[in-house]
Amino acid sequence: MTTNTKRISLTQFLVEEQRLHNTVSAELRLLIEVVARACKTISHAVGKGALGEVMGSAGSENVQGEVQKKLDVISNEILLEANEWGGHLAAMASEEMETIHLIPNRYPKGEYLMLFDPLDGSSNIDVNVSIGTIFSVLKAPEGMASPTEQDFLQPGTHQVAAGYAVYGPQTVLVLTTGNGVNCFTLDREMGSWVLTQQNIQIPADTREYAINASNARHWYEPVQRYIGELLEGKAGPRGVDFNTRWIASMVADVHRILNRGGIFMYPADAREPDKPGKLRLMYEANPMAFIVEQAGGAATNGPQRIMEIQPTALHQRVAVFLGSKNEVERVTGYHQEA
Ligand code: P6P
Repeated sequence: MTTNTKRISLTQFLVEEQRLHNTVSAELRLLIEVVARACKTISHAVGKGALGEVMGSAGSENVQGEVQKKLDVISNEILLEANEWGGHLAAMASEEMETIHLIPNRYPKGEYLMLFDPLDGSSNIDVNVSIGTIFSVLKAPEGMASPTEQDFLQPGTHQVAAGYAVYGPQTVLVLTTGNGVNCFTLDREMGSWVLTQQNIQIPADTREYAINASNARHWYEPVQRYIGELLEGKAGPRGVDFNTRWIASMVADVHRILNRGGIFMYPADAREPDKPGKLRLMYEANPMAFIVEQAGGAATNGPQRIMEIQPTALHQRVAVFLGSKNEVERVTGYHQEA
């Protein structure tokens, strides 16, 4: 990873990506710029906090049955409105909407599909802890037929771009188009995204893990055994002490791991045996898996690479183990022994 000295804007970076890689079309470049502008608008709304009357509950529930925060709804609207008229998308899907959102007939349709979690980590909004936006871009089916939900159900390996924004002490945008991972920091005075980290690489080993330990009594045996060994530290089979972090905003935990290594885990557990985990495959796990793999890390559901999972439903959930490659591969071994 190199920390950039010459000031390169997101626009210049994407123009050069397009020039260098035939996988980055002008349409995709323009789409990413639209999403980046929408994230700037969301960052501004989030930053107002109580002064912007955007805190607290919206008094509604989303398709997941979760209480929607005002900012969940606002962020979703910002992304929908920003992307409807641009002509880059054929349809969108969001954690906050039950079904797909088609581009209104008055606007041209584009060649891409986009899925997003407009505001990840909502439980942290009212207590001023970092939250973010996650997005994933797929190719739309050829021809002019109107996309269906089935057209979105592509494995993560089909993603052409993915990214997340973190609305924290700084607002950052982390992006991959399949040619490495780069980070842009929002220059609030100029209102522009500036390249601040190039070709991010996750350390292959780590002594830091992220999991919600309050669920320990519900974990299945492989996870119990794996975490138990981490907790034994120097005296145990790992021979070293470990540290734990859990922010309850996937974007913030992943951003830490991208920068200093670690393993993020949200395993399936016995609370809901019919659900393979809490996190959603299409707009949380897949985009983060794309980014993590492009940064030299690994992302599995325990036994299987997340990006090879064939989706069967728009809002399906998945177990997630992602981050430092050697640590994630070690976890897979526990599942194979199960
Ligand atoms: P828990 C936020 O709601 C989220 O989807 C992820 O961003 C985060 O990692 C996880 O859920 C937190 O879950 O059960 O610890 O609140």
